[in-house]
Amino acid sequence: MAAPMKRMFFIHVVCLQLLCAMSGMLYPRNSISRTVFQNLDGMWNFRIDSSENRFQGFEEKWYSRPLQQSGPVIPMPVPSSYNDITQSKELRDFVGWAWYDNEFYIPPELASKRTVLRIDSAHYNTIVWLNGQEVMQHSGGHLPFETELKNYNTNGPNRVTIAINNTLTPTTLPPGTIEYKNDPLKYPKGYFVQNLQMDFFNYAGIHRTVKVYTTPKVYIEDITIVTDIQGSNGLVSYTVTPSMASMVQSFQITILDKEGNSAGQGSQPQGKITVNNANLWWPYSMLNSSNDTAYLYTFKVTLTSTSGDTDQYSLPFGIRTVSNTNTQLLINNKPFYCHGVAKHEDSDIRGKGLDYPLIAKDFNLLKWLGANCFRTSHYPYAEEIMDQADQQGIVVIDESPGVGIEKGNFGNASLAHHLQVMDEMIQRDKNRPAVIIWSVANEPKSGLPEAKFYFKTILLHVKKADPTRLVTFVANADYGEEKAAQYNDILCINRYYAWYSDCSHTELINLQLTNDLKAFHNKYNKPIIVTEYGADTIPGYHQDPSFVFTEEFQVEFLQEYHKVFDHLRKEFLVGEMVWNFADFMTIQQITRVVGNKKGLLTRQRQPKMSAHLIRSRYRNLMYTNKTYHGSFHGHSTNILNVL
Ligand code: GCB
Repeated sequence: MAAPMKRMFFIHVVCLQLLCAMSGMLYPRNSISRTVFQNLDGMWNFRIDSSENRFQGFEEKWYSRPLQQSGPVIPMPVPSSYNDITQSKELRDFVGWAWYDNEFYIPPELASKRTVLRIDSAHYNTIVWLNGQEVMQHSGGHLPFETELKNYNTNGPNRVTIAINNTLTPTTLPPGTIEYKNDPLKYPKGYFVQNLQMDFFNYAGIHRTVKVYTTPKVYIEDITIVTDIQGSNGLVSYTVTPSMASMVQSFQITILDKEGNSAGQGSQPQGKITVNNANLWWPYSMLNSSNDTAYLYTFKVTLTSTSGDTDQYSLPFGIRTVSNTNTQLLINNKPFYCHGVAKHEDSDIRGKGLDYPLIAKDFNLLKWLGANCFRTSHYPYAEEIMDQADQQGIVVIDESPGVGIEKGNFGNASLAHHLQVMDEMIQRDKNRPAVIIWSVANEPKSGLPEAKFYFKTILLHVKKADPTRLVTFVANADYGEEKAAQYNDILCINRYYAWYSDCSHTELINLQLTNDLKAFHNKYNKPIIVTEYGADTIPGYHQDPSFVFTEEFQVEFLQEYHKVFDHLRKEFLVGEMVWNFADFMTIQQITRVVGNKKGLLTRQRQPKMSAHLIRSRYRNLMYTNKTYHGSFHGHSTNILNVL
């Protein structure tokens, strides 16, 4: 790797504290008053700054003129990770600032509107210029950011320039380090590597859609909906936040059912609406012949301003509750057993780039497997994915990018940033019925004393922000060492007996896992989900008797875990999630054969033997009274119809 100066990595992190102010950031939707008039997805001009200090782009102000005037550019698709788009190893493994630009038009008739530029996600630190003027910065991938555009051209093109730095540091989320290799006999001067603390490739680029949309000047900034159930009625408590309260003349709120009929009304910015005989939002596995699974209502708000303008926004939402006892997870007061997978946003060529065919394929596969839940391991997924979960009735553990938090990542700067990320994530996903648990982190070093204050602070903060869902972090510490799990509502535990310990000895799984989970439950008296268990499996490798890395081994391994799950779900186990839905890319290392191969499916989404095992198991689980609350009697085909 080239020889940069240290300052390149940190130069903009300080000013990135001036993040775009947290506002509502409702997902851009068209309405009678709003238009998403530019979708800037497509080919952008692109170049990396591979100068020695990685700072040439700023020194030469590449943002001040079309990027192609600064040097050679290549076409780069948006949305996509840039890493796997070319044949260049330098680009695949690049660390530093990558530059994009593109042009768009704003018609003069929109000048009276509020015009917003929104980036659904870019990884990691981002700076955006419009016609050479800086308009926003954002720190962190996986979450949207936006700004109102003020000084733009209506008589010619507007150039948007975006610089993105993928460097991970001890205070980013996920954290990482830059390591300088100083032995002159082994490395050239200034040689450095980026060390990751997570087990997936640090894909970078503009990962999700870039849009320009309008709203009226006085607009609906935010909507918060919380639901409850009273007998057969749904109670919908809501708050509508206008951009300028003093300029609001009236609100009109209507809850529409699926047929578009009014199911309740309001006229205040805050209130509670009763929906009589409500259709509840149920996970699809809890379907019975009398309920409509994953039922979504529409919360339609019309704001009229004192100047006579109206703004209208329609938000889909579901009526459901989430709660727990010390042995159960309850949705709408019925026990829910989660049988699902942990996933990644990951695929060939596009890396972490949003891809509609992939989203559709993955949801079809989730239903094919009979999975009723997934975890957004290890970061918030695209809103288009979350929409499908809401619509298809698949429950989600929504996880932050807090993966790999180790000693050295528990300081105040890390904590402040982590709280900010949680706020952004809750802001984005708070109205989603599919989200039942917030996971603030994956496998932090929670056995360290400093983890206690850190996670207490974050978990209480999240619980205060959203008391309607469960909060947790996903743990892998030993129950005896664990310092922070007492602040979790539910325990999510990752285990790899017979893989990372006692490798190949599947005969030990039953004893070890049973003792371990029982000890956790005895200590904390909370329900448990096993959020990861799995074995690397090279598709096409077979050996009988089983041998590690073969398809036979993966099946045998999973089956041993299932014996324990079947026993403990009669007690306190409320879920199981295979690691992983599909194979995914990691860094190059001797323990990974072109990525992590623990998928039930290959990276190209073809099933291994284990996928058929899980498909058969999950279908059976749907028929148990832990996941299904109704009566089948002759209606079992209903379940099969939705698969
Ligand atoms: C884990 C991590 C996950 C890894 C997985 C593995 O515990 O949470 O990110 O990919 O193990 O396969 O090692």
